[in-house]
Amino acid sequence: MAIEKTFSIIKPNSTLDNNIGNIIAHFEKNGLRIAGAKFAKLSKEKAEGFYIEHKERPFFGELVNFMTSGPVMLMVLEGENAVMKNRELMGATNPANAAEGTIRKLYAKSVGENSVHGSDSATAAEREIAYFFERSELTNRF
Ligand code: DAT
Ligand code: MG
Repeated sequence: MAIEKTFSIIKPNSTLDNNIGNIIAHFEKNGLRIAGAKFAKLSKEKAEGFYIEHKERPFFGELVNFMTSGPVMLMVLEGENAVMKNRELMGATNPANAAEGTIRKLYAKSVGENSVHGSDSATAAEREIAYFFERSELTNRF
């Protein structure tokens, strides 16, 4: 399996709960490394564009409000099978259904305030990385 990149966000509930370090440690202990990172507060426009695929969903307004409610940590993660690996480490969208030991089981508050975002495919990862990062902001170890 080739080394690939994926996109991750540590969401406002977890930046506010001081779990940035715990979540990054979880990735690092499980074979993913940071290939790019920035701490930011998203504008409404930026958050809406990021979640555009969900714009018809009933929770879209709530999702955008939450994602702009506090700072986020935007990250590019790199490793073997990084897209699926990250999704496994995150756990199910609703923390009530997330497996023991996953990030969402450990740190999420609810289906909305669920601690982390992770790309769900290689195609999504490519779009999401490009939405937040310039090529020059990423390392290229491989
Ligand atoms: P995921 O983040 O696991 O890829 P998703 O893409 O289906 O999940 O949804 C994006 C985000 O939208 C999710 O992380 C939290 C929010 N969300 C999803 N379903 C929701 C619901 N039923 N109520 C409130 N927020 C929801
Ligand atoms: Mg998703």
